[in-house]
Amino acid sequence: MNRKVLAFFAVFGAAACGGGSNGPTGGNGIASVRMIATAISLFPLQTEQLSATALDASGGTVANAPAATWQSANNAIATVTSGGLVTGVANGQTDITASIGGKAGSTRVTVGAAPLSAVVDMPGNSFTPFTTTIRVAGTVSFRFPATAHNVIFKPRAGTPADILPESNVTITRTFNALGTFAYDCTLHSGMSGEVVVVN
Ligand SMILES: [Cu+2]
Repeated sequence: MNRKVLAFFAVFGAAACGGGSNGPTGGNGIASVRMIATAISLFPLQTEQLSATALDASGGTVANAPAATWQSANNAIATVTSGGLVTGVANGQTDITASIGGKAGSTRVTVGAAPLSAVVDMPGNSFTPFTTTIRVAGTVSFRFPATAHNVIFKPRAGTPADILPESNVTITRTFNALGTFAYDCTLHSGMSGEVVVVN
């Protein structure tokens, strides 16, 4: 537990715990910590925001609970920031723990290989999904609907060739470099996406 949390208890803990509730609850009457998810799956480099809620003995949310302290059981598989943002690192399984007021909850994180191929659709002048994650040397197939769109990559090393306006056709690009490749359809304002290439 870090010093900030300890200081918080020193100031507020005694008042909040008045009335003799010594047993199973931690500081501020916290009895348990509920995670937003019991398990998540990530690719290497993929991120997901977790959140944790402090609950009292009757399952209600504890008002003014201190912020959670986040920890990964294995940083070689997944890391977590002080704000609960989890990043997959390498294949495997680990647990992310959030501690609040001496109680803890955890989320099982499974990191697995990204796929070697993926599809991007274009419903309603959007690229769906916005973020497509593939393994290096993998392919993304852009499925163009009846409405014409293009795929123009933001300049950077390793981008595949742009796709000029097309409709009613599927066009595939291979990504041979690691990193994030952002692209736009320049025919429709705000129509953007990105390909994240991982090992
Ligand atoms: Cu478009």
